[in-house]
Amino acid sequence: MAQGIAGLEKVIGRLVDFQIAIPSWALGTGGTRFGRFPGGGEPRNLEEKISDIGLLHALNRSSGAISLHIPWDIPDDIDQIRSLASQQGLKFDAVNSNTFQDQPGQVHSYKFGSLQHVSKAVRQQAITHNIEVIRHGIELGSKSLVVWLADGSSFPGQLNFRNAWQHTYEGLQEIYAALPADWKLFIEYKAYEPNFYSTTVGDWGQSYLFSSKLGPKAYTLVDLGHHLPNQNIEQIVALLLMENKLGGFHFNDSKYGDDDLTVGSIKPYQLYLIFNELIEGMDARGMNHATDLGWMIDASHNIKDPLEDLLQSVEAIMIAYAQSLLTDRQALVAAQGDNDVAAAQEILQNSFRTDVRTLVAEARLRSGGALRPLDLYRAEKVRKKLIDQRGHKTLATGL
Ligand code: RM4
Ligand code: MN
Ligand code: MN
Repeated sequence: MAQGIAGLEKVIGRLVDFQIAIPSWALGTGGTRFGRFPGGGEPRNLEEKISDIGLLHALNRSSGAISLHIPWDIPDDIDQIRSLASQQGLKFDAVNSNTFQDQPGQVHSYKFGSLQHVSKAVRQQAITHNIEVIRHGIELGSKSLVVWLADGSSFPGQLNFRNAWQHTYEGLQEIYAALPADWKLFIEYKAYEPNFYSTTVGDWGQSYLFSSKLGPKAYTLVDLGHHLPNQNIEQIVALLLMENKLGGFHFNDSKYGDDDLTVGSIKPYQLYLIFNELIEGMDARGMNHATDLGWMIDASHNIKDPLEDLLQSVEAIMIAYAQSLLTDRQALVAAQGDNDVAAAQEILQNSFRTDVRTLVAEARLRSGGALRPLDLYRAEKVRKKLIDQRGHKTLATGL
């Protein structure tokens, strides 16, 4: 790590620029199918969600964007919402559509899928919804749509795989056609859940097939929690980047399935290795780290204070990013060229084992954030104040 002071200044500058979007659905307490244990003071509406993210951003200066889920977060008064967000220095990142739940008053049910559905009327309803989400996004200043489909089947024989794929593709084509010129479509994949036998966009290959057939505005979105056990996610991101088909990221962590744990809480080395490939791949394409991919957290907080968890997640992301920026790439290339396996491993582990917390804190301080965001959050008794304002039994729209 022959960085020198000038090198470190560059790293700090990049840390200052790096922003991670907070999902509007992660600010309340999530549940499991067994129960939900709300912590109190949850945001009751979009305005309060924006104010919660404003709080996070004031503390760490790295959470300068919000990702909305429609219809959970339909803005009533666009101008007011836009100005609320800009007062807190927040941008609107990708908007997310929802065809995995039935909404009150909805004509057709998504019980057996949405874009894949055997009935054209159901498919049309899902397409129309996605186009409406784009419309909301345009009003807010978003530039991308995330489509995550729960579509699939739970039992063998339930679904004709090819028909499901074709229907989904036709639907995505219509959604793609409705995108403004400067927008991106992110196609997210997930191995299983809610369906347990097949998922129509179940892995990166399936997502890549859709995104490459759709055209240059379509990309794959990688959610860390959506892989089968032991999958090599760092290799997936390297190849997607190589093909210019990686569009966005959902950060979280998991021990078993998609259990949406705090980023970096279980597999921090994997997180570093993923960042290492992201930075290497982005640099190879001359991409801007801060703006050329959609960086978002996607998590559900069942037992922790969601704001504390999000502070921890952002910190873990910044640490992995900083470590990957410090990685001695020249030495790595040389070791790879010599087939020096031990040296290559040392180079990566050396970066991963470097304690970069003070570097991250320095970047945060320089941009006006707190030295230790979580400590300040606790010292200021933020959650207690939110409970005083909003009450104990509030319910956030979302998961
Ligand atoms: C899904 C997927 C989507 C998220 C929903 C709430 O598992 O990760 O990105 O929007 O959950
Ligand atoms: Mn996700
Ligand atoms: Mn998920």
